[in-house]
Amino acid sequence: MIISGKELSAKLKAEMAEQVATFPAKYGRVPHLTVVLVGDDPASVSYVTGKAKASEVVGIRNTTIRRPADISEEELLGLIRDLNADDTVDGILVQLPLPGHISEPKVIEAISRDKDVDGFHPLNVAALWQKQPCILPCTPKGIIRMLKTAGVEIRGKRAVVIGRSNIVGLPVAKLLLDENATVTVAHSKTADLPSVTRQADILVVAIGRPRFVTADMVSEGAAVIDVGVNRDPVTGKLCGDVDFAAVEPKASVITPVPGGVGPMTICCLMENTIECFLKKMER
Ligand code: L34
Repeated sequence: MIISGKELSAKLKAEMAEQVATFPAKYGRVPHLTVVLVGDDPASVSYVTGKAKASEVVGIRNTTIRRPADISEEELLGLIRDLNADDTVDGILVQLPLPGHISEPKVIEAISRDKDVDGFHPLNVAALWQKQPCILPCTPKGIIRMLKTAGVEIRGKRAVVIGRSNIVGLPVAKLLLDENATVTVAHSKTADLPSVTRQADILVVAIGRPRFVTADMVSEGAAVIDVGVNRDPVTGKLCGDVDFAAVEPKASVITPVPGGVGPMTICCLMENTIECFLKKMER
């Protein structure tokens, strides 16, 4: 079975749109998400455009602020300070990666915790690892939602996550652990990776290499979640970290690229924006 993130996110966005439609009467306005895009990397432009489109579908106000790649770190931090202070802004997202001369940790830390719709702020990350109330990072949250919707039992299962980034690998491992999976975090230096991944009932791949996971690495009946968004070096088309054609026949469920985790990431961003808005309105 193929888990369509595209379909699931469309359904969830329609539900959110109904909810958001009630906000003007209740709160006098709709939630407002501000996305900051530095430079013009085509992939980032595409993702940021997707965020603006989803906002429109859900009825969230979206402001996308574009700045040139040579903006100074100081100027970017100044922009974030202004957005923090702006009472009409509920969510702030600075699209990553940033140009090399700008410190990503500094930028992430500068975003007000209350407006951190990505869930990347160190205080938010700490809250996640301490099982305190927090904003769940969008991609990991979307992955758990897809598994649950597909009826995949997580509790007691062996999960293997390939990749240990702050954005995906580490938080998704933590969320799977919280769902009572037994979790192994593997990566590019893992010795005999296929023998590790073959143990997985649930395999999450976030390594960023086209068709890295081959059929011999997957056990019969595994649930396979492909977080990769790569360009096929030969065809130039979008492809995942998993060799979909080879792995799909073995998997019990699998997510496609495109149309899998990507749309769910954006969908969860919409949820997080509503969550930040409601928290503010109820303060
Ligand atoms: N701050 N930076 C911040 N927050 C994020 O949550 C992200 N991420 C990652 C990169 N940088 C970020 C995203 O938004 C990755 N990411 C993301 C979001 C959406 C999609 C892919 C990655 C997506 O919608 N992918 C489509 C294909 C889009 C295309 O055609 O290029 C898909 O169907 O997979």
